[in-house]
Amino acid sequence: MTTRCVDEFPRQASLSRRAVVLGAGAGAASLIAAKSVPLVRAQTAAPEAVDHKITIAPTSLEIAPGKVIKTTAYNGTVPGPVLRLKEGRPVRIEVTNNSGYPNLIHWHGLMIPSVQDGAVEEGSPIIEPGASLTYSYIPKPFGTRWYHSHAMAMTDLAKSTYSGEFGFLLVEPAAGDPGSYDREVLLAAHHWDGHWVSMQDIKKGPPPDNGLEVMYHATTLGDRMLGHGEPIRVREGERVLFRVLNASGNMGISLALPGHRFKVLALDGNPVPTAAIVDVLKLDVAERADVIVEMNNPGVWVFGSTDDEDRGIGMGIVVEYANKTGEPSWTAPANLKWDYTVFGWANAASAAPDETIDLKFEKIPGGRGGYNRWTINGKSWPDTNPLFAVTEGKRYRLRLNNNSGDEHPVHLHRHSFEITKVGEKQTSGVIKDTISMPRYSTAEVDFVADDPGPTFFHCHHQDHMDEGFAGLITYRP
Ligand SMILES: [Cu+2]
Repeated sequence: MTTRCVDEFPRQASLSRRAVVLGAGAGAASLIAAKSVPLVRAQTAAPEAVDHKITIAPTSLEIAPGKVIKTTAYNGTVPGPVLRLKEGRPVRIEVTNNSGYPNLIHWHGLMIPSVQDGAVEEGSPIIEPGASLTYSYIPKPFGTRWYHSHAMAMTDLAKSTYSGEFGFLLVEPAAGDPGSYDREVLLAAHHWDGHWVSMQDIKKGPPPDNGLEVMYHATTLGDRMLGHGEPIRVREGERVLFRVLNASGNMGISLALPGHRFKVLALDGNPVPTAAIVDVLKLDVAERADVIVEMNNPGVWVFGSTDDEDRGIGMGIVVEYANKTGEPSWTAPANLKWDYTVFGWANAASAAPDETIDLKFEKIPGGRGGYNRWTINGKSWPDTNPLFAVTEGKRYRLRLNNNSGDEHPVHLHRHSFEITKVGEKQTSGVIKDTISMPRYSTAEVDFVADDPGPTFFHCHHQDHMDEGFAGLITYRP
């Protein structure tokens, strides 16, 4: 397998026709030439002040004593700085790319113009090494969003979403936060120190129809491996709002806090119709959950992965009640089931779609030593450009069919969708931007074409996206 670099990859081919960042250097204002994209005009060399500055640069993280991860990060911290924005209030964010590779930042879950969205496939400009770019947009809708690299990584497990380039972006409601909790804790999960391995060699079983996969040697929930950071210190009777994000490159997570339950208020930042109480939070890559935990079981607990292996390499954080000491305890939850429909309206039907589109996801196995390729309706990016076209104002139903043995968190940029069916079960009211499709599963999601501009649709596993699992939805003029 030869290593393809970003510049050679066909996904980048359209860039020269679009926007190019010209501005660079310390202190220089960014300048963008993009004659064909008038929306960029607002970004051009304006003397306006910026609200936030983010520098992407190499950093070293000590996630446990002696366990140092060399990665890239935003402003030297992982996660990056929490961006608290106000719904509807314009924001300007200056990004300087010292990561050493062509890069850009995607504002995940926001409904903003394609050119600001941070996906080169939609026409957002790439930020060349050493250059700066100011993103300028009106944040909406409110909720737990996040920001992360949307660069290609291909075989380089130090780049893009494999790296520390992620952070929370919280859009506060214009009406103000009701705040029926005592405090807020932000927790992002990430997998580190990945290596390409052949499962065929590891499992020594019959030859699976599978190519190389990433195996990780460390994980964090928060900023350290389990047992090595400061615990979350709580008091009995407190209501804690946890905003949990899976910011991993390509690993789903499942979390529990023994002796406690999670009241789920929002998924992907959007309030759910039924605030169901569950024992386990299953979050695929890019998914978020806002949950309330009533601290009513004094002790010292592990809030961690239900997967022993994952927890063993660090996925967890200690929750410690005031005046309690001792080893943190862990008990596996009895029920690991996760079902989006428990958060929906059981009986209310969704609006009828104007059009229904079938999307089938399949794997082209790489075999031993090779990388798997991925297809949507038999095609891989860039042959999936366009995937299909929409008319503004119409409602589209996507019938998703994961005809593969892998799980896929499927993400739609710049729009939210309503989950209308999971397997054979109807539901409504759960609004998300990413849906986890378990192996060999089906689901239906509806979205309204209400944000004109090229719209990227892809699997949020970095390796799947890089290997073709992506398409572009276009608006009819
Ligand atoms: Cu995938």
